[in-house]
Amino acid sequence: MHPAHPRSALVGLGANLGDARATLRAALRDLDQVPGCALLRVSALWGSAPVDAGGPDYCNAVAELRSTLAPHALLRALQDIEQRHGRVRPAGLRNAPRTLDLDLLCLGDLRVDDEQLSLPHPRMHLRAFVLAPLAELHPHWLLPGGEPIDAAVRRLRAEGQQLHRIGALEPD
Ligand code: PH2
Ligand code: MG
Ligand code: MG
Repeated sequence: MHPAHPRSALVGLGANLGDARATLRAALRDLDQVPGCALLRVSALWGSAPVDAGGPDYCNAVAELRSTLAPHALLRALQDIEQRHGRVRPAGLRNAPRTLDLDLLCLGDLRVDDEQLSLPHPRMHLRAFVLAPLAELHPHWLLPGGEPIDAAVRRLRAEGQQLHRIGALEPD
């Protein structure tokens, strides 16, 4: 595929430090301003208890971009936005609370697996805080095993993952 061919990029947004809602709104604007990227649409804002992590509850959302960037260039752009919003990565602390987390979930149908990046994101299907907002954008999405996304969200909630829809998350 020609590198300038646009792909759909799905980005998971999360924050559980500071004014998380304001940070996510600002991050949407930043995503739209990345050269080669345009924000297409965004889920509602969801509140969720931390999964495999400690600290305050999270705000989460999923955004869909149109992007002509190569996967690692897009990853670097996401990390740059995280840093500009005060993201620190304490040594040795996995899943530490964070002011902003931008996870590349899918980039078209690309498959990538190296030290920096795995696409599709290998844990996205385990997380209701990703699937519930994603289901708002792609209600007919099927998990790799064929499970419909809405059934997966119900199952993960029944398994104890708590989340609730807060409301619209519009860019600034
Ligand atoms: N992100 C994590 C770990 N756990 N839990 C929730 N509810 N939301 C997140 O965004 C999240 C998490 C690692 O990035
Ligand atoms: Mg994450
Ligand atoms: Mg991340």
